[in-house]
Amino acid sequence: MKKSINGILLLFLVSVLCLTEKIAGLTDTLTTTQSIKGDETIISAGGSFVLGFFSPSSSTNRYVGIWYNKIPNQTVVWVANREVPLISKSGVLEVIKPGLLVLRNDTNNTIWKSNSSTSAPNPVVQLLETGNLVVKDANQDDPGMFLWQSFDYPTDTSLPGMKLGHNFVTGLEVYLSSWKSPEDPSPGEYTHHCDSTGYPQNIVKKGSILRFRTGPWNGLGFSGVPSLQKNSIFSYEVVINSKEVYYSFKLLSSTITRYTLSPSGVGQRWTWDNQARSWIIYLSTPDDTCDSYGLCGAYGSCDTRISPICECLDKFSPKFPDKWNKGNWSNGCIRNVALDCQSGDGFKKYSGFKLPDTHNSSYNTNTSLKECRRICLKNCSCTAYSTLDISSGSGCLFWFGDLIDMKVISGAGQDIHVRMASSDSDSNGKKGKKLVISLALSLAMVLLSLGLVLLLQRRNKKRAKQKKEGMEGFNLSMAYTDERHKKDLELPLFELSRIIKATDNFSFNNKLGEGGFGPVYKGLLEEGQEVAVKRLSEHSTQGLEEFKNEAICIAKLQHRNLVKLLGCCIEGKEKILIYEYMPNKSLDFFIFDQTKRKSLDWLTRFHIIQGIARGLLYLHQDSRLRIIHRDLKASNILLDADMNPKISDFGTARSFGGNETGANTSRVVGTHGYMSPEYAVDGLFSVKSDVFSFGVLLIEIVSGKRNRGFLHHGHQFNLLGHAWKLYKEERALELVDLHLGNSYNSSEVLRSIHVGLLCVQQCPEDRPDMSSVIFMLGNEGHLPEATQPGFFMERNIVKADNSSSTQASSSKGEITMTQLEAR
Ligand code: ACK
Repeated sequence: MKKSINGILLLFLVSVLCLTEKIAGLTDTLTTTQSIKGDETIISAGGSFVLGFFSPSSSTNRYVGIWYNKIPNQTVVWVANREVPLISKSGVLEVIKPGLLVLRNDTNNTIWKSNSSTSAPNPVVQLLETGNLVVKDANQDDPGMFLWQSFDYPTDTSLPGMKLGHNFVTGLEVYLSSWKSPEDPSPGEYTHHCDSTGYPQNIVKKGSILRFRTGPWNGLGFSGVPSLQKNSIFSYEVVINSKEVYYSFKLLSSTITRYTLSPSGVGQRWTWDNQARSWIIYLSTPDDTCDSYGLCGAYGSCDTRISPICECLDKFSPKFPDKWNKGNWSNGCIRNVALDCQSGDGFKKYSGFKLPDTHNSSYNTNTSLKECRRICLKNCSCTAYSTLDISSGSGCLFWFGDLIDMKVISGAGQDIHVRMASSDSDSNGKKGKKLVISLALSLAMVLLSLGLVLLLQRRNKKRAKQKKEGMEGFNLSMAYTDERHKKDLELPLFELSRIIKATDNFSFNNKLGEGGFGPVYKGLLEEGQEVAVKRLSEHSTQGLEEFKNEAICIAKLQHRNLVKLLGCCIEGKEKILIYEYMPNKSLDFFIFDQTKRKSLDWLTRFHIIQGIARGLLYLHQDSRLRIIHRDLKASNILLDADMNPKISDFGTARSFGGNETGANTSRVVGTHGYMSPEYAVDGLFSVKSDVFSFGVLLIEIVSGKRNRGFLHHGHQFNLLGHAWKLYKEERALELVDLHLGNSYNSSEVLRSIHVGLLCVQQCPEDRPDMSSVIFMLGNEGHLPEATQPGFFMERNIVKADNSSSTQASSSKGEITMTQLEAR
């Protein structure tokens, strides 16, 4: 009896040990006797990736996922049960015979499993150093023999070595699908495919609607994304044969890089900056309005540098001129002269383009361009041809049907030969070339003089029209006060009717709020683009100045941390600026809101701080003008769908040339709580007064509290004073927003507070410039001691309020001074 009890006990112990063997991140493999649960993880052999359970920020749902092991801020690259979250902490992940990876919930029900159809005698699951999770036989390392791999079922991230495309033998398509939102990894609206109908190209779809194409592979890169080519970090591999079509990228250095499809359909290529300890987006697609699929319709070409951005290809005209002229380009263009294949067509070469949609195309390799022409000409349905591989100059790509989604790519576009009626083709051009040259020479002189006369007449007419429309004094090009920059703005003009339609006649329902010089509305352009529309209030003379200033300042600036001005509309009394729409509104909407700010984890806050710093550095140093913003504050930082910050509202900005770094004004504009003492009191503004405002903003982002109006029962300081007090007492971490809990990197937070305090020092000379700020935020190293901040007591500000402020507007509890006589 005793013997048998001992035997049972032994058996029990052995089975307990076997069944619940703990995995603590020391191994990269799970066998059928092991499992992971709770906080247990497995780590790839070289320590790059972790597999375990996680919850996205501000969600309590639990998922099994893979993330980077050596990157402090959890960056998830793959999710197993993305559609079926665990709602308690009790999930178990294990591999079972004959070769399935299964995830069970607390009631032991399988909520997710790998879908391998083959089996192995001794199945194990292993997390490879590439981030690929594989189910295989314990003794088999040949990738061709894997039973299942996560690289075949990606979520929103493509890692080096992952093949996106089609395997025609197995029928498997590997594609990315976006998360629904940063908190919800279930499949969102967007998918990224390597589309193999026709010659392969990468596409992004929203549901079943094509939104963006990279264009076809041309041997060097994708035709529509010329900046994405083999570089020192990675190279591309594109495989197109009868068994499979895929592309993948291969790492050439130790840089950590990934490609993601965001919940709003933006493709982003990231690298990890080890010094700055943050992810850097080095390429985003779509890149501009012209990347919006088929915007200009068939035989239309898109160019963001011209207005309107759509044009018909030469020898083509709008199909519906009325609609076209109203900015509805989707019906595209038609030939001026119809084709006549039987009597003989020709070709016309168009240069400098992103090649059109290859959905309806075919190709061959090793053929010369001359041969391509011959083949295309023979087939009456062939509408165009081009060189397949521009690196070797060989092969042909043939199009059938209409040519759609062409974009001008200056400097890096490709040639395409389009089938034309013989009278419109290049060969016709050649025959008549000699005649044309001699005619042209004699005509040139006549035309030149005629042109001059016309130019003068047009200018006079334009001036007269502006005068009639009450625009006297508002010629944007004339609005440059600085002679050095006196040239045309080249800002696309929108017709008022288009804006009225987009905003539903400036309907109250579409109103986003009140900006510096008038109301801001959300609009939806006919082609589907969301925009923000800033309308200058009638009778506002102050506003007119700010409107002009804003248009001039940002029309020529482009940086990923500045809000993008898409165009303007000046018709009759209406003066309107049109911007890209920022779905996450402004930063103050998030950081000062009790519930909203919970969704801002430290990683996002630090990303926002760094983005603002980069945008400001661009304004101060890297843009073609030196610009001092003068009203940097939380409500002037807008957030895009991926929480990238964009500095906005340049109504009060001032630009400088050469070595000028600031000026003195008797018209102080800015917002209490953000203005530096020398500016608010003496009207002295410089890059260092912007640095002061940045410091205030940084401390607000860390603490989730407004500087102005901050109250503490223990003292009379404002937020800056409070931060400085805590810093002096080495208690700076007490400043941190309680909503962050313990989920932050304390050395990063302490460094940020320290840098913020250096920026708000009383004396402008002591404050760092923005390049030092960026360096200090991103690098560990000694920081100088911060001295007393300027305006660190609420009453300092009250004193400024008592000066002769002549106009003030209040929104969101802020007082924006629009005029204050400095002493
Ligand atoms: O904080 P908000 O919601 O974001 O309220 C203000 C309001 O208009 C007045 O400035 C919002 N706003 C301004 N520009 C944009 C934009 N480009 N996209 C979205 N919202 C914007 C701002």
